[in-house]
Amino acid sequence: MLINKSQIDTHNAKHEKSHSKRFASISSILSDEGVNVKEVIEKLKTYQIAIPSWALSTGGTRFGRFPGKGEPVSFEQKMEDIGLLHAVNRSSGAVSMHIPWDTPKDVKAVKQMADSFGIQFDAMNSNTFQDQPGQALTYKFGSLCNTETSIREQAIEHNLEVIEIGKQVGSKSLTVWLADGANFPGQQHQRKAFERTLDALKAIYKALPDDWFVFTEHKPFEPAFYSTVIQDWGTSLLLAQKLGAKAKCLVDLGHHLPNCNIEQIVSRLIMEGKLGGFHFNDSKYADDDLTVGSLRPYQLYLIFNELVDGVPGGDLSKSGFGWMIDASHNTKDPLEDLLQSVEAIKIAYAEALIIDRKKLELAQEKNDAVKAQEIMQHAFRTDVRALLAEARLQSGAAINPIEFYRENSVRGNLVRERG
Ligand code: RM4
Ligand code: MN
Ligand code: MN
Repeated sequence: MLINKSQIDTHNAKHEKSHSKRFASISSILSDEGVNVKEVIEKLKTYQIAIPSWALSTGGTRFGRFPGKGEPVSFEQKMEDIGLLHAVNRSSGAVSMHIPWDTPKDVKAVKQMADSFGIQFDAMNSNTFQDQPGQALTYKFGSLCNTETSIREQAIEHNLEVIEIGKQVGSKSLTVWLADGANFPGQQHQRKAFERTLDALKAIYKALPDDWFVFTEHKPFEPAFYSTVIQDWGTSLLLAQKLGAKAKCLVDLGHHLPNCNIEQIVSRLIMEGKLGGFHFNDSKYADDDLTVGSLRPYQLYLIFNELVDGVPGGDLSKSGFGWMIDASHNTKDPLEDLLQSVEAIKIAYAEALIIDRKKLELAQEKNDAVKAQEIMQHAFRTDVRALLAEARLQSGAAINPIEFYRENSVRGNLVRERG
């Protein structure tokens, strides 16, 4: 299903009056506070968030899945869905591919399709956490950390194939998330497992084109419940430092133990030039993969505060980091869910952009904790949604993406097309 300009125009005409009022009001308040509203809008317009190819169908839990209707089956249909999202919000202009779940039959055709929708290829994701049909050797006891050389070689080979596909579509990075670890104390020699993983990553690093990055994604538990090989950002940073300049760390918001100060991790990684990118989601307990911003929007905002502070001019679209949503679950229409996630990310970004950083610095230097909190929460509590809507309007997207999606019965049309 393609979204045409006249559908967007009809929707915007309907909503423009109330939007203009809101936008005029917030613009004047922010201008009085010294914010350059035009600059904020420009930053919001260029900032794109990648959609993972696996989030377009209803997710599941290990207890089951309740598939929705009109879901994409082929990678081409998944690209169509991302094209659709991008047409509605002009903020989802990238895809993160997962191999082998989404190995395209015709790479060239997929690239052409992406170009026609204005979609770039963000990080490639390899998968050595499952055995695939017909695979020679099993990853039951790990992939890059495996005690068997032949199994490590098979996993390295897979990552090299992913890089090859990535080169053809114009991706510039590879994300490696490993399920490698142990379920029981004593099962795995901790140091040897790390060293084997490092050696295997060295082989992958060697095959990486000069303008590529490899990201290691840490996770404290699951599916291994006693230890994982890359359990936290310390190990991830250690690997990145040992591998070289093209190796960086990827932060998945759900891959931390409860109450972890993720924004501080982000700050440290930026400081060391080792932040590679994000997997955005939200969680109450662990790797819950819930809609971004649905539970802890303040934490998300604090992360964006560190990003805006750490990236020159606060222009995240020029940072070179990978920005991907890694959320999918049982309950919502996946496309509506992704629209909500993108919105939450951009709200956090906009709020971080309007922080009065000069005043904040002054408060920090004077150890004025009360003032610092006032400044931080003032920006967070400012309703910036009209700024996002204005950025969309100027980019030819819908003022209100979810309403547009429902008004135009997008899912209904997809069901008619796909069944
Ligand atoms: C993992 C991790 C990876 C994702 C898989 C499906 O928990 O977040 O990024 O590729 O799940
Ligand atoms: Mn992830
Ligand atoms: Mn995860």
